Amino acid sequence: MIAIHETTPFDDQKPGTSGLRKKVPVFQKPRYVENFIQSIFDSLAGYRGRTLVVGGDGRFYNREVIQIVIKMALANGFGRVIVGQGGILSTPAVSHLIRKNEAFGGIVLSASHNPGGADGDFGIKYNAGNGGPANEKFTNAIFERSKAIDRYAIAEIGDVDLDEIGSSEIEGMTLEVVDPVADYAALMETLFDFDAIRAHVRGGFTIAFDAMHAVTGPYAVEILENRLGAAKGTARNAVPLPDFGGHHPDPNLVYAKELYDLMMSPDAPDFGAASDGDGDRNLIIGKDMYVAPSDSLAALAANMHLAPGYKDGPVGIARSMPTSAAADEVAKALGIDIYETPTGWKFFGSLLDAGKVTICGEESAGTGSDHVREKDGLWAVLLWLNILAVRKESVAEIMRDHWARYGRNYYSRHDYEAIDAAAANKLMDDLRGRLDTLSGQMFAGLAVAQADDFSYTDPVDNSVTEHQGIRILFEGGSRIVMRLSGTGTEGATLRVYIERYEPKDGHLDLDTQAALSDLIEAAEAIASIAKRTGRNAPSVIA
Ligand code: VG1
Ligand code: CO
Repeated sequence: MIAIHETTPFDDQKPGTSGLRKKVPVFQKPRYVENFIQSIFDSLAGYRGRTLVVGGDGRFYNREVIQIVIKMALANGFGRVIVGQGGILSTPAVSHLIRKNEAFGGIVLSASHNPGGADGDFGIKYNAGNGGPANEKFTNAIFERSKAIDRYAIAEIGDVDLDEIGSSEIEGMTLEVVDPVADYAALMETLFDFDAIRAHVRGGFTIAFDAMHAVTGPYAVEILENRLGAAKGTARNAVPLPDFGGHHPDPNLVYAKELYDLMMSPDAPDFGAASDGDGDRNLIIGKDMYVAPSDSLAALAANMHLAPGYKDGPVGIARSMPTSAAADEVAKALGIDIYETPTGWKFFGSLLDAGKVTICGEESAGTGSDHVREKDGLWAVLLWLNILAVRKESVAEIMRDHWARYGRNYYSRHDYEAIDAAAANKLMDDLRGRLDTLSGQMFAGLAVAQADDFSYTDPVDNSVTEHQGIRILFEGGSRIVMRLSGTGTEGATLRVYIERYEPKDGHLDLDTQAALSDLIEAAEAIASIAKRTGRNAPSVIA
């Protein structure tokens, strides 16, 4: 039985950097989820009879929302829904299932690296038929629709069984409950030399992978332990919990500190890695060597030809604007194009679809390739493992060798989380108002060469996206970028990105914060962050 219910709009259903993210109690408001899902379906055309992939990272409210999505997909005329067993699918696994099954699209239920639980965050994101996050044009259409919506359709049936793998018919729609890991693991086997990695592990190479009580646990157990032969317990915190054990499932130096401390200790394994809530991010730490995500992108691009799936090397590289220019040096050396996009994976889709780039990355610990249309945490881990198994060097040796060839982009991001939104907006607006006057001025002994507000024209579809971050470029090539987060759910988060290039014959082994100290001072001098935010120090330094 299909019911049409009347509804009234909510005014806050505007998707951010990566879908709609709100506190769980907001999503629990009557009709809130239904309105947003119906707004997505209303913004699509031509999906009748087609397939929708649905899955989430297992956080609190995942199962309830999956039931709603399935019942609404049925009522709105989808022909088939593919859902991960228990409602679980990592974000890259959703992307792969959409592509493999030629689905019309998919819905990812996740707030990624944001904390979970009854008072934590929840999120909903639509991915298109290419497997990638919907582009800006589409997310704007969803928002417009959400402001006018007056009814939604839902099948009035009992909850469907999400726990038994198999296919069933429900009122004319096929429901397929699939193993969340199997297809993804099979894809990884086509890209990487599992035999070489297995042999390396057998030879004594040790790994610690922190799944942070989030979605990658089952994937890491199957791939690292069962298929690659790493010791039991290699995957830590490997059971997904609805509240992620009360932690932020954000693989950075603050929230993955335990792993960091282990990797800096005398008992460190050879390789440490972590992923986030929905499995699309990766943190890489070698024994005594933290690899900044921007550096990881560059090192992977430079070495990816060592993996069978990428034996010709990348055709092009894309990075988000705030990501360091380390990858640019690699692109230069390889004689391939480098693209600089706004923050968020949705901007890489058109470049990947057009075959312009093979690998993409963001400073926020996201790396991925043209195998799917999302960033992919375990993929990056496996590419690292493949490279290490072939080169038979340590992570530290590979990074030192990299800097000696290309120079080093010292890089750090300072986050001021959950600050007052009005103060944050004013800080950005005032800075924007002063952009024209900054060039030529000195701050902390550094001269500004140029300042602008990043605007991006997509080279494939020519769409323009403005106000994507304020860039302050200094004489000599250093830079500071400031932007406000589009994924937070509390107040505003100011991100300050700081970068300095050191040529290959320079000082390559400095402490990062020390190497950037004059730029950090300049950021404060330019934007008066402490005074305006009331914070004397960032909440996260990555
Ligand atoms: C952050 C990161 C961005 C990433 C986005 C989604 O966005 O900076 O690089 O693409 O999160 O990642 P923002 O707007 O808060 O800076 V995930 O793993 O949360 O889907
Ligand atoms: Co994520």
